[in-house]
Amino acid sequence: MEKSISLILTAHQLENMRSGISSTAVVYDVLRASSTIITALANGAHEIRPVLEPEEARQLYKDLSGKTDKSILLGGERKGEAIPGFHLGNSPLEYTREQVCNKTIIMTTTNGTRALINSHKAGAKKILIAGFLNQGALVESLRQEPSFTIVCAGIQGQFAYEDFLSAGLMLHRLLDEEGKYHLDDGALAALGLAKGIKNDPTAIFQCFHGRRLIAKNRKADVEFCATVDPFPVLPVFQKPGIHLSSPVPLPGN
Ligand code: 3SL
Repeated sequence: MEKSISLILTAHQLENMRSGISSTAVVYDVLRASSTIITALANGAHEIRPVLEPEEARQLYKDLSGKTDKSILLGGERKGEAIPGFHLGNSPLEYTREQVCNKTIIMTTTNGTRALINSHKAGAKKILIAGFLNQGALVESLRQEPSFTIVCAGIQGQFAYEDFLSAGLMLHRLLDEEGKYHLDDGALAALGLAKGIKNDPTAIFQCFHGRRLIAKNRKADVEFCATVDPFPVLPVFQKPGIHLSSPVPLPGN
């Protein structure tokens, strides 16, 4: 049977869709939430708990404190900046092994965590977290999926080039046997862009969100998020938390 791939341009679009997601969702927020989640888990974080609002994150922090043997951190951003009172912002470079190993991180970001939660509400059977950082692992896993829907987080309800480009480059790598898949118009457009641009993730330096982060002295974040394949990991969101599909062994284990 022909496999099908569809693409949704923004997390907000999911809120107005009449039919939900009946297949696996592949969620992209390259700048920066999905890149940060991939990095945190690759560096040994025990679990990421995505929530919509900072207040919800603070409440969950109180509720979980003392009820788990894991240390808990609050992470995320609003307007690209760390949230007052939170331990970590939304730069993947902050989520080092020393900071996050074996910890639970409660995370809220403007678009990325919304895309994950909206995908869950839309009925996605499985939710994978995607970026340049884990492109190879993702491609291998998607070869086994009958069909999937790519959810680009976007930026404040608008189209975001970096998510669309990253999805397109992943499709380009996956579709070495093109005839097997039916692509909707969004997926077809992302693939077309990727074919035109060759495999050059640094194109995200020129997009709105890339330029915005560079203007905030976050060029290192953009460079890092544009790196292909440093982490062969596959984060999966199964409410309430995100874990690796097969955990990376910790040192000493
Ligand atoms: O919107 C989000 O989820 C963030 O990733 C945006 S930012 O890169 O932290 O500004």
